[in-house]
Amino acid sequence: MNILGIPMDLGAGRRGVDMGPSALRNAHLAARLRDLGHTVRDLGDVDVALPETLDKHAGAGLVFLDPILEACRATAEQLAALPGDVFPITLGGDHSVSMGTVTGNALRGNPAGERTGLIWVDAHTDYNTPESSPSGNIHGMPVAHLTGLGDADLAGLGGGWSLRPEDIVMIGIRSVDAFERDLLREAGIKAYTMKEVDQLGITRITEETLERLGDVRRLHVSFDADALDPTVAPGVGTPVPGGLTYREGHLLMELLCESNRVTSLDIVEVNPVLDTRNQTAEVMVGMAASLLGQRIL
Ligand code: Z70
Ligand code: MN
Ligand code: MN
Ligand code: MN
Repeated sequence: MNILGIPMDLGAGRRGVDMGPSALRNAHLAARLRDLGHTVRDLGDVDVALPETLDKHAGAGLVFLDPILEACRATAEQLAALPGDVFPITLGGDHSVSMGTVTGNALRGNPAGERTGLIWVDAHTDYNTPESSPSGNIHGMPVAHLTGLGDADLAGLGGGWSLRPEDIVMIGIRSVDAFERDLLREAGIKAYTMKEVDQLGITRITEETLERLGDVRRLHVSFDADALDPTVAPGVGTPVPGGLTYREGHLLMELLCESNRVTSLDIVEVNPVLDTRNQTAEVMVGMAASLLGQRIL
């Protein structure tokens, strides 16, 4: 198991998620995983430019485009160079880091070009393009770029590889922008909203998700802390009421663990500046532990 931090808040509207990797390490991520019997190696952090050293509008209308592109490229290269049988855990950082993590994990130890599935656990669908985005913040755009839409450089991170929309399932959704909704529909991306979490329950949703991705051998879970209810995870930049409960989050991770099919994980959008005594990082470390084998009995 390899841990890699990407201390970046350039894609978010508020400062502070760059401290996420540190907060998660402080919440004893590595020790929790070692207690589960895993061999854990911490690879440190990817180099990310500091916003104070940069011109916000240097990149074609997108906020901090160039330094985000650079950090995502470095992330993807570092992950792609790891052996196919390691399980990388990447720590954000704002959610724009996932353009690098998903790309790197899709290419890692994959000479046959097997498909990668993406389970996106988030309050948001992050499917804006530069044109549809109301904010210009790149953390609202990673999934669109992973499927090849939007800015050519961001969409080209995989050098010809991109994610198939039918290999994406989103869970926990409750905040979607107007034009973003149209793009999701056009792409045909499956998204379970909180309404469906209420109606169907996490068990059925997880079963359907695994069934839908049934012939995809590599599954990446990207867990945005704001998928959880803000009472459980207050340390996030964009808290949206009505999120996953503590148990729904754990049950989702426990069922994905039982499937034995997940091959990599992101934990993103933890903002210690807005948190209460590192509660959000501690909760997210618990989620990772449930995905990676923690059992109640
Ligand atoms: C909005 C946008 C977003 C996370 C906020 C918000 C996107 N849809 N993503 N927090 N993690 O600006 O595109
Ligand atoms: Mn997100
Ligand atoms: Mn979000
Ligand atoms: Mn956010």
